[in-house]
Amino acid sequence: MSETIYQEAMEAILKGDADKAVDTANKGIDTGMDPLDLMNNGFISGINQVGDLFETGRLFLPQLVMSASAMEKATEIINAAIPEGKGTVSGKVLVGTVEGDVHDIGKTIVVALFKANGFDVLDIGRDAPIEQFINQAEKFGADIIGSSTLLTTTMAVQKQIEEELKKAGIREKYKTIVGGAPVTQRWADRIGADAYAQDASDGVRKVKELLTG
Ligand code: B12
Repeated sequence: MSETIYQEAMEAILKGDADKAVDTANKGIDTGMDPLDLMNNGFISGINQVGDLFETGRLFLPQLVMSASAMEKATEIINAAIPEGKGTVSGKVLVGTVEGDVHDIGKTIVVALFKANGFDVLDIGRDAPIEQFINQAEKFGADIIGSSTLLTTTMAVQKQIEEELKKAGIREKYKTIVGGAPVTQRWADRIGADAYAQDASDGVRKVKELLTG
């Protein structure tokens, strides 16, 4: 049963069929599937394939946009099915996608899972200027600043966030965590971020470590 739904989810994204993506997400949730399993094994495998096809020139921008739009609709349903919860560790986490980058599907999943684990989350959206990461973190009283980037060209902004925090003399007030498809532990180490997470569940684990460590 699960396998069929994963397959349907993947196909809906590959075809850029938003209606099918929505139906499949609802069907999965209604039949009691774990929303994150459905996301990871179905929808994300679909969008990753779309990315590969796009990279190798076998699929073009209009199709990428359609697949992305189907993915956004499915993500909304999945995220809504992840209940906000009370966790064992509490803390304030600011999350945003860096300036110049409009990819936010992964970031919204991260936000939903952080909320589900009881963290107090401020989502500053996508294409967010560095000043917003810093000013909003100050206002919100964040413990952790999380940044997302999907483009290799905007990875440098994560480094600039580290630098601007240092320049402002407030780097020690915060822990930082970085994520996004091209981001690695090596990159995190290189720019001096406190943590790297490869996906939303790993993000929860790392944030807990940062808050308790
Ligand atoms: C969907 C998509 C789009 C959509 C985005 C819609 C949206 N609302 O996000 C649209 C169509 C808008 C788009 C546009 C573009 N895209 Co695009 N896109 C993708 C695609 C296919 C999937 C991304 C995605 O949503 N993945 C699914 C999510 C769930 O995964 P994720 O983002 O990695 O997030 C997970 C983890 O990384 C982690 N995580 C992420 N962020 C964070 C943050 C924190 C704090 C933590 C803890 C964890 C964490 O947790 C998440 C959940 O598990 C990727 C290919 C790929 N495989 O990545 C290309 C890709 C990223 N795009 C690419 C390109 C080139 C573009 C465009 C430049 C295309 C163009 N010519 O216009 C534009 C860029 C516009 C811009 N300025 O930003 C390239 C980037 C190449 C590069 N080396 O930089 C890719 C890799 C495709 C490719 N293979 O060529 N794109």
